[in-house]
Amino acid sequence: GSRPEVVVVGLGTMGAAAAYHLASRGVRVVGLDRFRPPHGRGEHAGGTRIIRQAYAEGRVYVPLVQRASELWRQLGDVAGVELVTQTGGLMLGRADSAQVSGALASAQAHFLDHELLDAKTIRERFPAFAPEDDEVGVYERAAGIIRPEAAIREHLRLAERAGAELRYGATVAGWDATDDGVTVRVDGETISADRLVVCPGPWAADLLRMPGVPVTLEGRLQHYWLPDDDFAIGRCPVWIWEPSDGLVGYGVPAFAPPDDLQGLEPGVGAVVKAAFHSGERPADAELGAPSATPDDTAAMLAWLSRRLPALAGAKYLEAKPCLYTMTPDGDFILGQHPEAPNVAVAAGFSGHGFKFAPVVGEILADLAQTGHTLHTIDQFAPGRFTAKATGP
Ligand code: PYC
Repeated sequence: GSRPEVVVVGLGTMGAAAAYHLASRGVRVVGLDRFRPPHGRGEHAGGTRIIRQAYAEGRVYVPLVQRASELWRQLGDVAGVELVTQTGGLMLGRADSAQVSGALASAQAHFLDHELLDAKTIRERFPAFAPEDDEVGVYERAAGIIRPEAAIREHLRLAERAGAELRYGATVAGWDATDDGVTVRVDGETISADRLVVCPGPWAADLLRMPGVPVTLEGRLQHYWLPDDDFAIGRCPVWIWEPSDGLVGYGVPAFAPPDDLQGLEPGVGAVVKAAFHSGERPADAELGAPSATPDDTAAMLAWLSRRLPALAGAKYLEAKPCLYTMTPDGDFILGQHPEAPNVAVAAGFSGHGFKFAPVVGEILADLAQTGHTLHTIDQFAPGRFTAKATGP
């Protein structure tokens, strides 16, 4: 075909969304990926992701997640697939914990529908949870679950339907940008285009071409159990719990299992997931995240036994590893490449990016089409880690 206007490198969570938004706007897009997302090599596996608006990580995220919610709904409608399930969400900890105080600050700043619940109320309304007397919870009705594999599949399918040319099994060796355009080297071929969008996931160090950008890979483990009644949607929200003396944990209520979960009897339609959000486990893009050891599972069960005792006692199935690409400040890397204005990058989603995929796709499409976006993304400037000090 004719020369593409935009090449998208990486068709995982963010690249799939970018390809979809670009193609839907009538832009000629070529998308490249070494594998065929969804798969287990990225940061999206595991069957469920949380979406929440009372955003503890900062109020700058709230308008973005609100727009993402709208776009998830539209995508589900266009695809004819239920991608988001509303379950409610509970952020637990002491009142001064980052989760609780941050969620409350965002909810108040943006007038979000929320409730601040004391420990007794939490135990009564959500019997799976056993908070300490000095813990509280911010409950948000709008929070819920996204199906990550289905979401990626639909973004890719609809991108192709809108005219995107998507190539899988295509390993990008490198790219260059000049004032005249960009070139991408892939499997011995060079593709020229006007603009480039780079969504490298775990391969940020290789593909961003931003020396000194400190993105580190970490592994996490997602643990699964057979549910009992206290974990049904309606009785159990999605949750994030920041104890005063331990790792931050999170989980989702009984929901469809990931496709490749071991040990499930045929016909089991739902599993409960819990995981640690914090806790460093170094990982490698080629090797993937480290698998669970018996100690890992024991640590999870010990954590749960004090907080969600019924889950600690439920039938345990398996732990599946997953990856986080961390930035030093936990904020995303999203914007124009600091040295190449015709290249937009999206990376370093630091374990809380999936829910933003459609708005990130919209932002990347804006940047690739016009060089700017109306969304507020200053805090995510790719150059912020390497910006040269301005002299006196
Ligand atoms: O972004 O909601 C989130 C999340 C929970 C655990 C990891 N990420």
